[in-house]
Amino acid sequence: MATVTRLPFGLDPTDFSSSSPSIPEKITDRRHYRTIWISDVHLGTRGCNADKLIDFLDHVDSDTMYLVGDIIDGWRLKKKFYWPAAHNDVVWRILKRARRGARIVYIPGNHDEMFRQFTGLNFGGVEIRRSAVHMTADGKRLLVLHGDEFDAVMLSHRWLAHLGDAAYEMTMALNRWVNLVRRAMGLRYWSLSKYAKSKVKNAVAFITRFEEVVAREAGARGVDGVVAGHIHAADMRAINGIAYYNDGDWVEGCTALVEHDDGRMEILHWADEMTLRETIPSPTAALAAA
Ligand SMILES: [Mn+2]
Repeated sequence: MATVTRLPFGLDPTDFSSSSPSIPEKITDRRHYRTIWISDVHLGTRGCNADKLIDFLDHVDSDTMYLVGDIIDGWRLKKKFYWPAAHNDVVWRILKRARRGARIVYIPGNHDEMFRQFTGLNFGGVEIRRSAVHMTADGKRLLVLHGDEFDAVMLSHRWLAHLGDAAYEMTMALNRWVNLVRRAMGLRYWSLSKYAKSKVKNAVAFITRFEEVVAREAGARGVDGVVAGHIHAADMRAINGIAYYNDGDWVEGCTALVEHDDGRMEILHWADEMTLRETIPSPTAALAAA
């Protein structure tokens, strides 16, 4: 194995010990979970909701945290370097958790596959693994993997990369203009949005098939359940006796999967939690208003 002196993009975990984040860390009143799973953060892209993830990381804590792939979007970074301070703040907070004693397991996905070469190594307290088996508090064995390993057996997955893109929203808005032009040219109405929606119907079928394929593989490996990411669709349900979990993403959904101290699993919808916090006045605000 070749000797690697630094991580891709010049990331050096030892740098972080002496640096401080641009957004100061809040460490009081954190909700504690046994385990947290997050994936598909896509740091290095404009789509990443780093501010919401920072808020999440400042409000929750856990004994173990799994980073289930596509944390850093190396594909896009290679094309165009985009790395705002908030994205550094996310990395800083993760490394800080490791320093405080949390077990951090990083399972690179397809967008951050350049980290797969470090499988089995430990960087700044972050264990890099290809997959993992997590034991819940109530004794269930969960296979943890990103999920792109099933792309080869899935058909028509490539367009999925564009689902939820700003480009998709643009497609919908463009429909009106396309038809104005078509009408001016004497062409009949053609529904671009209907076309797009049929693609979405395919997306639903794709997601269902992905979930079934992943659950079947987990069953074949003899575990009780599986935690995956990759498809940006948070979910938890039983599929043929296998517990299927997907922790979602931080591009659109802003979701995390958590395990309570008793082994109970839950999907947190962080954008909703932030909205709730803003709409319910704090006791001090209520006092001031009285
Ligand atoms: Mn992926």
